[in-house]
Amino acid sequence: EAAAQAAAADADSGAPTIFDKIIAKEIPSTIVYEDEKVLAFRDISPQAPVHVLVIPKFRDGLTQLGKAEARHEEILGHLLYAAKIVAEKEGILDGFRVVINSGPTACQSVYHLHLHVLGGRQMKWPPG
Ligand code: DGP
Repeated sequence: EAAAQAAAADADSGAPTIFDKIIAKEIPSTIVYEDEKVLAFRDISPQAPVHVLVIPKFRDGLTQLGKAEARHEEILGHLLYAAKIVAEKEGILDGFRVVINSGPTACQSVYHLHLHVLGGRQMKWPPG
């Protein structure tokens, strides 16, 4: 259990992530939507015909949803509304899924909060 906790601590070290480079456009990405607060770009490993990540441009401690605090309410709402705009732009408003993996047990791999917007095929439930 101690080893698992150490691994979890490492996973969310607060260090910069690859998404900082995507925001800075030092690493190319296919941007679907952008405003002053959020960036939406295609996932490098798509799990559905449409798979877009929506992230805050300023992480402000939001390495994962599990670290959210009251001051994050506005950006959290903004991210969710941006997910709807992405779904509309991608033509999947009739049915889409928004996923947030928070923490190692949920298989979060990048510690900069992100919403997965998935669609373009019949989704299944429950997820794995
Ligand atoms: P999660 O497992 O919830 O932390 O999802 C992280 C996602 O980030 C994963 O689906 C793959 C994606 N990803 C990782 N590195 C890159 C990258 O350099 N570019 C893009 N477009 N997506 C990335």
